[in-house]
Amino acid sequence: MARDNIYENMQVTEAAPQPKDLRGQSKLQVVEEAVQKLQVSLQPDNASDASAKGSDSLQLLDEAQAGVRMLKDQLGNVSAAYGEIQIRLDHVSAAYGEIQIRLDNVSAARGAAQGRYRDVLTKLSRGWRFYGGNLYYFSQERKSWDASERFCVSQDSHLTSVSSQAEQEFLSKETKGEDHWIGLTDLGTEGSWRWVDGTEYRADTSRGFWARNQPDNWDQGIGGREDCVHIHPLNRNLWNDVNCTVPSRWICKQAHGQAGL
Ligand SMILES: [Ca+2]
Ligand SMILES: [Ca+2]
Repeated sequence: MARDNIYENMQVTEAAPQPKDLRGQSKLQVVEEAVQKLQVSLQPDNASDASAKGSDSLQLLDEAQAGVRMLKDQLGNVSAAYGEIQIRLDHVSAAYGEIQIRLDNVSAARGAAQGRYRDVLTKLSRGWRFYGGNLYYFSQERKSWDASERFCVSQDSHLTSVSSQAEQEFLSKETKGEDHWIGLTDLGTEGSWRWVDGTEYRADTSRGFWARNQPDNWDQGIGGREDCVHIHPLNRNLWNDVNCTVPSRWICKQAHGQAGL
């Protein structure tokens, strides 16, 4: 309010707007006009009374100085406001960067989902079956257990695990009278069964899925033991361990998470 009072003493031009409406630009004009008047009053042939001229000049000088102080204050305020705006812009910029990162993530996730969707459609068009959120492939060819698993891996899947009675029944029905490899093996450590897709093998819940007297790791007299498991119609499609090199059909499973369904 001191500023306003100072300003109100500066009635130097009729054209000047009301003090509270003035912005920096017009205040500068006020100062310029005051300085102009000062210059005019200092010119020798423009004043008859030297004492009056001196008095006017001093008053104009005061007014000009007051104007300069006021402008400095204004500039200080503008500078502080600019700093504040800069801080807010920095915040906006940081928020924008964060949003950009999230958009990139959404875009990548959408791209991945589209890729999985295309993969699922391609598999279905090639005869894969959809059951319980998983995709299954029942081969027409016959291969060793190893070669069968390699085929499945090439299709982003594994030889199938069997996790429930319903899944066992689904597989049994779809094999249509042919023996098929599943992803169970004790290669490596005899009697230590594992699912090749990483599913935990549980001896207790799996007991009912083995065919009678299996697994028996039968020595077939040709130097081979039985370390790979197939399901066979002769055993009501229950599990039997056989020699891994025997050519057989096979079943791949692309599990729920992998299929993205
Ligand atoms: Ca074995
Ligand atoms: Ca056997």
